[in-house]
Amino acid sequence: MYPPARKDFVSLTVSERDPRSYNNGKQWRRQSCWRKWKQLSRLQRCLILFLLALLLFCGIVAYPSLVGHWRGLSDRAVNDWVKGPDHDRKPIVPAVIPEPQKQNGPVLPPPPPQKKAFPKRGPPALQNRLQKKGNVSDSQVEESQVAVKSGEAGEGEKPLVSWRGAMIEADQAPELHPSVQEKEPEGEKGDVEPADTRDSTPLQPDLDSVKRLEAVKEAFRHAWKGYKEFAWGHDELKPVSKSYSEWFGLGLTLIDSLDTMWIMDLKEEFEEARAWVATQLTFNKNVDVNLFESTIRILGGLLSTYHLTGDALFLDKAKDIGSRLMPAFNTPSKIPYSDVNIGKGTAHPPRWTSDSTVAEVTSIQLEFRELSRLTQEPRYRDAADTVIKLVHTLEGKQDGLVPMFINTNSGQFTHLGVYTLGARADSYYEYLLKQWIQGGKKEKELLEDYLQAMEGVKKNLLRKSSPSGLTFVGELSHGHFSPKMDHLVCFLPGTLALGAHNGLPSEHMELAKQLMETCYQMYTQMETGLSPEIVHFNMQGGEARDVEVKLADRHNLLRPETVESLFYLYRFTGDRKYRDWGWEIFQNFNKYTRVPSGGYTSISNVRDPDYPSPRDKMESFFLGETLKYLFLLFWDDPKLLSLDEFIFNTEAHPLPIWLPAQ
Ligand code: DMJ
Repeated sequence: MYPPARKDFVSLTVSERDPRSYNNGKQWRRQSCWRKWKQLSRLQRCLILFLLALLLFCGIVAYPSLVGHWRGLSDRAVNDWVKGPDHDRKPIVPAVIPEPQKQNGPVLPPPPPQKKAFPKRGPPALQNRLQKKGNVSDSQVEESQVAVKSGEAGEGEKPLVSWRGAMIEADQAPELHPSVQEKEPEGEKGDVEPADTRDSTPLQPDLDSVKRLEAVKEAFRHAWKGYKEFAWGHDELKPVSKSYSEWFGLGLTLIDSLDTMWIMDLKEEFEEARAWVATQLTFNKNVDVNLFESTIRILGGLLSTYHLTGDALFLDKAKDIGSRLMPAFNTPSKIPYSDVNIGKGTAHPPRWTSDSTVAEVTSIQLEFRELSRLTQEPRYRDAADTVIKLVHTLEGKQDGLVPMFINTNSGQFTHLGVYTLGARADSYYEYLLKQWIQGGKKEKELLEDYLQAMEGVKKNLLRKSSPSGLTFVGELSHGHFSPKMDHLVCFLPGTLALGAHNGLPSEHMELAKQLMETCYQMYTQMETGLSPEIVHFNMQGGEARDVEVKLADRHNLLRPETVESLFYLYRFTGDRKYRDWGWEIFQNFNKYTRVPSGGYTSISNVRDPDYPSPRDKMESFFLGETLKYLFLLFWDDPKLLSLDEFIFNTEAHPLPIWLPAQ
């Protein structure tokens, strides 16, 4: 038997000959209108004509602003009408991004009046809390405070003093921080681990760096102004709508920014934020948080701020959040769930799967290990180490490259055959190396896995682009190579350079330099000079440029990876081109993402310098990472957060490298 025929249409027959049928012919319409018009009185006709003229006039006047408004409406990311904090509906401010400026025109707002002397407070007390054998950083910072660069001053000029990188006149040397001025007890100094001098060699002083440092600080203040005014205590600023968004409801931007403020010596801002942490921040909330994000941003941010300041408030808060995150590890395999309810003490995977992301479960170790060291409670480190040890043994890798997902029940990789250094795998590689360094380069399996993975990258993922021959890192999917590279991969030059600095093969440094150039090109080959989220490299001849960008990939979220790597490359090579590249990128952030009323915004289109389409969101990592790395890039004295004493977590929060016997 056949099923009845489906009828999913309606048929309508219109006969022109039927006098009752609807006649919408032009001729008929014209006659009928004219008849109606004639039936009107003279006064009525005059009135209608007057109204039409008035409408025409208003239309001409309003046309330009309507066009601007419609452009705004077409941007999917900027909500044209937004709910303000008071739940009123408010229109967006049309001129949120500075007018595009001419290439040679000024790109920065007028800099604040140059302070003659650099920050009054002086360098932060950089301390390795609970390092049993004395405080490396303090002693080294102390020794390096005032170095007269006599060779730099011309005849008749006052000698210049290098002060955290700022070149200032000798008689304007700022005060030292009391904790830096204090002498360390004799006898403790001898126990300091000898530092690798390469990172302690003063880099050539750079007269531009004073101006650049001030500009980065000014950018931070501007971002903070927006956050303070419109999003205080909330997770993220929405600078365009002068509002905020919540992710975990834990003041994410504020916590992520703490150590940046300390490093930049923004004392007033830091104290206000500290007061909020002391009086308002509570983790006793019925809220689901992502284990990885809250570990790297909140736990990492609190731990590093504790190390920089020595203020026990931050350690207490770190312990609190750390212990509340522990239920995530209660899974059959000990591979943690992605989400934890920090109020209820329950954890679960995402709704649609029992998988976790590989990068997420393998990039929480630096923080949990450090928490154990500080609290002397092994449970944090044990949980995190178990994960990395299990991953070490797993099948499903290709030449050390890991898949992107791992199952919390079986403890096995899933979605096998896809390999990337980008989203969902990136910081796995970064944390292998960094844990090895954090622990004093003793944990051989970490090093083995890192070295094998870098060989895997070289063998499977490296290619050259056309026409410039840029080295890039693509992706592999079931044996098929794709020339796709996420901006996230730009952490790799910095990580490779850090490895080479720590004694790994010098060819890692060569590769780091090549990839650094590629990441820089991902910015310069765009019309705004800002990188998109994802690029595809050309590999065949005949194309004008190396980089193609798909429509959906044209956004820039103010990410840090490229400036992060520039910081490492500059520290290890002293080559000023890396600073200049960072400066260019910084200027383009100012030009295309700065919101006049305060804050910076992600944008949707790096290919359109006339209208980059603000997305109305300032990610917390812009303050936690991007501006911090830019500041450190322009800071001349490599002893500020020496890379021989500190390891930066994947959210740019510096944690101490452990001394031997710990
Ligand atoms: C940050 O949260 C971290 O750097 C993370 O490793 C990757 N994503 C963002 C920045 O892009």
